[in-house]
Amino acid sequence: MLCVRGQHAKLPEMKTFHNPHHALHQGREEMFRGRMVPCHEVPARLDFVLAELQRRSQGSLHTPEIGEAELDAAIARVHSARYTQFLAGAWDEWVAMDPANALRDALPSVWPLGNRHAFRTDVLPQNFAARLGLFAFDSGSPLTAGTWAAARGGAACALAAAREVLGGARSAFALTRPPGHHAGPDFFGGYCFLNNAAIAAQALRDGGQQRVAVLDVDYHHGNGTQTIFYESADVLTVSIHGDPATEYPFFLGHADEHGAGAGEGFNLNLPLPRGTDFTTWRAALAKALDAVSAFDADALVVPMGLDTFEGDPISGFTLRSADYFAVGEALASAGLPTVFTFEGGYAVDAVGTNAVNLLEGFCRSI
Ligand code: SP5
Ligand code: ZN
Repeated sequence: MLCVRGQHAKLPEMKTFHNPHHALHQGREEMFRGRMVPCHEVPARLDFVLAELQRRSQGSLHTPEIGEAELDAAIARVHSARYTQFLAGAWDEWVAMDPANALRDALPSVWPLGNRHAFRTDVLPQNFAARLGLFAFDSGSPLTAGTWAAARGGAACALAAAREVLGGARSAFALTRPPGHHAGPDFFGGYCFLNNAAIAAQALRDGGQQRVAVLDVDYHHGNGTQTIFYESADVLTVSIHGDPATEYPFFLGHADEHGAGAGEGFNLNLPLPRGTDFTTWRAALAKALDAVSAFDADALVVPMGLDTFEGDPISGFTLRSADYFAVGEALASAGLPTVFTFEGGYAVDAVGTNAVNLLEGFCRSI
């Protein structure tokens, strides 16, 4: 444990649990419009956030101390066994198919379109490429040698942050990559493999919090989290994001998705057009916070994407670095124990400043 509270530290303590294994996941290229382009989701993203937390003496830095068995149990609360078994062995299978595969990442190229009844998803194919496609929804999320170890390390951060809050802390930050909010019960995509925010939310529930709200502020709709809790009344999922009519992940995130079954009424999507500025964005945040308040949540999870930034290379909102202080302040106004998980944000040089501005805004107004 490295404590970084120094002479500047006047703010309430927020522990950051960072993933020491994150750089084991390092994709080379992602498919984009028929071409391979360099990955946007790179290890330097996390390094910049860590450096900025240290530079500004924001809170304290820790690595998670979670046993393997308890970690497996927490992951199994939100992901299916056949999916995690696949992820755990995928790299070895990939290399076993062809030793030369050790030099390339695995990307899917065939999909079963499960929810149109066009193909079976209940029968697990023997063919590796077929299983890769069964468990993935895009070809932009390379699976690499260290993906599983890095994703597990991130889940441990999420669990440690949830426990910190269950233990009475006002807030905690799971600083990890790959990100998580696009990963569903049995699929990866959007650079995400294990849904860290969902793991934290479920851990908060399992630790005794009756109602948990997830307020996703990443530029992209948190489709994985929505799907995981879509039929749950005890976890409210709210997401503010680029309108899926034009923005990734396209096939979920519309305003008419309210939840289903017991979860009817417990999902809220606030899609905004590409080009949205902070004035409009913060009005959506106020609506989101109203929903959290009406739900009477006991705890809050914030999947914290910084890809709403004006300089983001793959996104379309125009928030500025200083705006993130106000975002943090607004989130603090919910008055709830809060777990933050690090999600998107691809303007690498600015992601540390933007992330720490948000966290500092949160801390200084509580
Ligand atoms: C966690 C998260 O923010 N995931 C976002 C996944 C977005 N994937 C689609 C990216 C499209 C990339 N566009 C490349 C533009 C090349 N100039
Ligand atoms: Zn995003």
